Amino acid sequence: MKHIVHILAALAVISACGPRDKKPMETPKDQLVHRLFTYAENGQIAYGHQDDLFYGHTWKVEDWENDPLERSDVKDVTGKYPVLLGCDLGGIELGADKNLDGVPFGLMRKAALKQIERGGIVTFSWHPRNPLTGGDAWDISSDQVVKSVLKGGEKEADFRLWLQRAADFIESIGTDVPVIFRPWHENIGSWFWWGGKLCTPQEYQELFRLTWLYFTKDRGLTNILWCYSPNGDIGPEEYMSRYPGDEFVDILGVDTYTSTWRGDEAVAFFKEDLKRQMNFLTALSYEHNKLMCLSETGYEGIKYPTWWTEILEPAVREYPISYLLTWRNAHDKPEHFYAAWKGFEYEKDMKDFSELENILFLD
Ligand code: BMA
Repeated sequence: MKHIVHILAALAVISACGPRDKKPMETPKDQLVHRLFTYAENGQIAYGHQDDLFYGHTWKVEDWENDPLERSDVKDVTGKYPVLLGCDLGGIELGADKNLDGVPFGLMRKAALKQIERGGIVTFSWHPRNPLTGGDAWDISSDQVVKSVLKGGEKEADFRLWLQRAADFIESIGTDVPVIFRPWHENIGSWFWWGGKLCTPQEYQELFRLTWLYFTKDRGLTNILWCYSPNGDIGPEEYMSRYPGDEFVDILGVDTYTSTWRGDEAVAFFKEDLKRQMNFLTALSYEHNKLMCLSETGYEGIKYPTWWTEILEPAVREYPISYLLTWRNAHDKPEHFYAAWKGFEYEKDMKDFSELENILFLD
């Protein structure tokens, strides 16, 4: 099987410049699909950064209603904004004013619109609370949580309200604006209540489909590109073991990081592992005629001087990923950053990365 996958992947890479089975550009969603396929076909990779406009390593937006939303660590370093702004909906399900990282939802909406106005793209992740225990997304104390929100489960009705609130927010950005949504991510590992050991594959698939059906059919939100994004460090069989089905997915993503805990070997391991994942994801994306992306990546604290140009870009350059997104630069945890910031000792390497021909930022 491994060999077959490699051969398929190689064929896919060779034909990456050929025409793909594209739909006519009828809807805003089709337009974004087309835009992203075009990047992949041209060997271009758009860059994204989580929470880019909300805060950075040493600052945060205070008066969001009046703030022009011009600050960005990425812009400070490279002179350009990222193409993708990543936002997290965690907390919206409770009707909260701010998300789990303290970002006001009013700011998120305003920044999403600003990003789109600048020609960029917005992608949403979601770390909702645990609907059964009341804990957070990382509360894995029960393996009955997914089951409890499915049809006939004790939290079915409560959960529908959670979906409603998330859908209300996405709808408020505009129904004619295409956005990317990647719920129930990193689902093969077992650190979220929807993780591998916390539900059966069938339960997971039902959760994903239920979410898709609610947004798409009940709410008519057809402007969403759905991204399936398992965690890395897995093979193609595991990757597909919880796949909800082609009807429910537009983008095949993967979340994979340089693991600080691997010490000296972290960087070299990541480079090889990332290539391996890109290989099988390429094969799958052709087999299923889907877009592909590196939905989350990074090296916490970027402890390697040339991580961007020597490790990340060479590992992905041959593969038809439309975009990659590095995680957030927390303003309140000095070690928790994944993009460079002005004054960071290795900032030049990220600037060099931003100037590569195949890497896209907003000009
Ligand atoms: C994690 C960390 C957390 C954060 C969460 C959701 O990876 O960055 O600090 O709360 O993502 O954004």
